[in-house]
Amino acid sequence: MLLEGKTVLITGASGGIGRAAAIGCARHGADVAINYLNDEAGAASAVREIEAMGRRAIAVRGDVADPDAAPRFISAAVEAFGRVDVFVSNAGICPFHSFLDMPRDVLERTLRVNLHGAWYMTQAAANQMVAQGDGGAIIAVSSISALVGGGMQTHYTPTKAGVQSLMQSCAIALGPKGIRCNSVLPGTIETDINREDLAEPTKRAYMAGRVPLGRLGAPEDLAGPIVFLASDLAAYVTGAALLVDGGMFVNLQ
Ligand code: NAD
Ligand code: RM4
Repeated sequence: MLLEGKTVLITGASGGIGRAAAIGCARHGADVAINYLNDEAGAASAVREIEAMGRRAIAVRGDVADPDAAPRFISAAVEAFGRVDVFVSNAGICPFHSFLDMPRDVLERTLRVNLHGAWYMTQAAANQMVAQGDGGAIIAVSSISALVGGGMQTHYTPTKAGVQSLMQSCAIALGPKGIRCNSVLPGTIETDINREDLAEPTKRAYMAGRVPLGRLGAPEDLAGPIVFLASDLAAYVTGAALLVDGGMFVNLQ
């Protein structure tokens, strides 16, 4: 019970990694507020699963690309639970597309959701933590893509490097307030974001073959690392980036 009595907020948590993190945090005793975009049924079922564990949960609809969604999410969580101890910036998109003919709206939307969204949400959560006066923890879901390229991800990888960098700078800006800021860097985790990309058997086999631990990741593989960084076990960890990739990044030769 590493998060007993804590309130955790997670963006994009109706499915995938965000949902697994929400469930993992609740399992460790946290009350959880989840932000979601469209998937009302997914959000409602995550809330039910958390409540079945005896924890409190709310789901708040909002597009993280809209700067006004951030204060609305934080206010809704404060209204429900009284405070914000942990914020997880998870919402993200990766519409795989080639570089030379990248549609402008695909580029703009990816930057707005992944980078601007993380920025505004982190700022709103941090302001609430500073007002509370007793610290907090912020975790961004970055990616192995912060460290390596992808020819069909030229719009996406800069956003993942960006959120890792955001956590590094926020670690400095917020350290004096007792707020720790870290990122997790998932490798290839099977979720809706890459379902189509990994449906291609050669690509899937190639990606799985690059993982020393012998399999692609599951959303639940991120829950433990996120709970750890959120918890007091990580009391002296800030500005760090934790690869959660089954060893994929180091597997060069
Ligand atoms: P996913 O598609 O299952 O989850 C993404 C979630 O973000 C969805 O619930 C979606 O509705 C939500 N979302 C998208 N746009 C939003 C918006 N504008 N406002 C609010 N919510 C929005 O995919 P996932 O793999 O669970 O992705 C979660 C995070 O993990 C993303 O930031 C992604 O970049 C990152 N990541 C994923 C992988 C992977 O291999 N799956 C690897 C590294 C990093
Ligand atoms: C990740 C990484 C994965 C990819 C997802 C969409 O950051 O690049 O391999 O499947 O994004």
